[in-house]
Amino acid sequence: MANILDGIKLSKQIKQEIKEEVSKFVEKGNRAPHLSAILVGENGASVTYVDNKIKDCQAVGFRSSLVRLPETISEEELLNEISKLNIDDSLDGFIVQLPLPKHIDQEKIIMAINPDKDVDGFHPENFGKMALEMDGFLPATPYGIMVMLERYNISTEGKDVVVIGRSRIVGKPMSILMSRKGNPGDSTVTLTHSKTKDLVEYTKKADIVITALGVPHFLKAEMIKDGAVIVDVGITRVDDSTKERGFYLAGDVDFSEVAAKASWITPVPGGVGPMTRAMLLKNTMQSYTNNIQ
Ligand code: BQF
Repeated sequence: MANILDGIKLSKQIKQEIKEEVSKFVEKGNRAPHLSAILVGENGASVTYVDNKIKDCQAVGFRSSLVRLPETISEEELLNEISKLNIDDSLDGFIVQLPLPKHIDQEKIIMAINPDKDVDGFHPENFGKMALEMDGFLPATPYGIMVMLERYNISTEGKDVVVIGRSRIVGKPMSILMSRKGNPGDSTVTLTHSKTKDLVEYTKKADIVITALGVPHFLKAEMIKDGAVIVDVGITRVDDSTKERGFYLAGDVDFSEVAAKASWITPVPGGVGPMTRAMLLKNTMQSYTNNIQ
């Protein structure tokens, strides 16, 4: 039976560290760090994510603010809101909660964010810095996975890593981070996707498998090597009338059978997700320390 990479426990520890750092700054007479979020529309999952991000801010002593905009807002009006936040000196960072309504060009919105306030790490300038091993904001999910591997002392040097999925927010940055110099890192990375021929040929040989696919229970025990490390980034809402919320959260991994064969595994929920939330706070803290000294 695999050991659990416990994202709830670790994220609590990291939030505690951030909280202590914040109080030191505030005791010295500095203002608190300030994160803002733009939420367009009322998509259920997005509302929950933003609510939780705001609660996280309160828990660590950050100031937070929320800009709620209607689903029908035009791209131009949204760009205008972003311009206001870009030049707001009281803000250390802000996020635009994704996904955006279909009539808005997501790429155009991300490009409009001031890279120095882009605490989601989605702007191409931050992506480029990440790829070139320069300081910048890392996207929260890949960053959370790196911190998890580091704090659990999972060895990555020279290991064969297979990433499943090439999204701009998870798969692609994850593949870059694991192939960078350093610890965690120094891995030999294969980035697989929908056009990959014979995926299992890769996953069977991998020391570490990171799945960011969004297909519930996709990764089976027969697809992995004995003792592999499994990181599950999938969080699909699956309808379930027996649950009070009407759904359950499913990962990309068939947990019970894969856990029996793996050495380490992240659960869903309670694995990568909570780390993602904690890393938004870490990026905001980084922006704050850049700003106040
Ligand atoms: C957990 C997200 C897809 C699209 C937009 C904890 C989160 C999720 C799961 C969370 C996500 C996913 C977020 C768990 C933020 C991660 O216990 O398993 C926390 O809040 N996330 C988001 O803001 O936008 C998304 C996924």
